[in-house]
Amino acid sequence: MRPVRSAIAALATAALSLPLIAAAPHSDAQPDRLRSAAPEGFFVGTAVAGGGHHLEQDYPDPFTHDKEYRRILGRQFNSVSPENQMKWEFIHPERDRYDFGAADAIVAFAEKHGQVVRGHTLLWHSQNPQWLEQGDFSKEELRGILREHITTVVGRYAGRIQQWDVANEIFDDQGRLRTQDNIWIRELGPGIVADAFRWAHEADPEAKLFLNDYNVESVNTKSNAYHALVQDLLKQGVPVHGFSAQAHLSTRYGFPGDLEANLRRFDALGLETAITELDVRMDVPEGGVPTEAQQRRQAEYYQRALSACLAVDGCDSFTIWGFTDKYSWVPVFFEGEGFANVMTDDFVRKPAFYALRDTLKAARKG
Ligand code: 9MR
Repeated sequence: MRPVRSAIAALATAALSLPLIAAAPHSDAQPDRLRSAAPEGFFVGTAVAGGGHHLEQDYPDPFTHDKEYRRILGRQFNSVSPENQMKWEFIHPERDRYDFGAADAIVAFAEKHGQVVRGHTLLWHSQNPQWLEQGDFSKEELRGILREHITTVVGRYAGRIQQWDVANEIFDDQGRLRTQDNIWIRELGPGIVADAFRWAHEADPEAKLFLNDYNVESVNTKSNAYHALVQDLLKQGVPVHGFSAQAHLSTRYGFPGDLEANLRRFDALGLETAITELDVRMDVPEGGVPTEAQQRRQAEYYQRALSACLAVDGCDSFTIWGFTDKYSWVPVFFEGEGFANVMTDDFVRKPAFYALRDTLKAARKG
């Protein structure tokens, strides 16, 4: 996407000066939606809450039980990413048993609501089932297990998944391949990454296949490692189509101002780019209610991340990691931080929501 930048900047500034609580008590009453504000061909998505940390909270499964949540999910977004429901521990709980229930329901919901789906994820060091991590498999068996998994899961949704995060978080922050904690790379060597892409491509030739990670928003050691890897994979003819930055940001740190430049250098290699898991956490203030300044700062981060993606031709997919604070992973993982999403627990829109909406609108006009 390449919008008229000055218009965006002007509108974004306007968005940031909007009154804090612009929503009526019934939060989603306004007809305007992110998905309709977005330029043609641009996908604005969210994670679909369920599994993972949600299982330890005192609420039922959000996607299947929270009507208001589902309503907003269907109205606001034209892309969805299962937050946990396609991860190994969820979808492949025993060696000879897959559990597609939750993933099937999300894909069906997406189709009903005219949404695309980002599949997440196939080769990762985390959220793998015990039977896999603790199993005593030969290298040959492990390779067979990965191949079968990819063929089965990608094959099941062939033609219905727009983008797959094939390899997730394969480098550490020093830009070293995770040769210890990633079972696949540890046991089968770095070449397994290329094989995962090949198998996924065989199973669904239409899906765009991505490398996805956090802390790769900037040009840094870790994103440099991806930049080198992509060139290497492309040279070998490996079907890698995209590079995505998760963008779990915090107002404790400055905004990664070189995000656009970083996306552009992957674009220059011929890859699609995407923002896949944006949220912007903040320190929980005394009294537990974010200040106006905190909300403005958060809105600015959301707006800048979106603008960076909109400014890069091949960045057509922009996903936030949930839309309501009610179901955020942040307070569970970061003590003293929270309020990372664009709506409150009660689905009241925050300045960050309006910043996204108005930035999309400006890009659509531009
Ligand atoms: O949001 C997910 C949460 O429900 C899980 O408990 C957690 C477990 O690792 O994973 C969260 O999602 C992660 C995503 O799959 C990959 N990038 C980082 C995300 C936040 O941890």
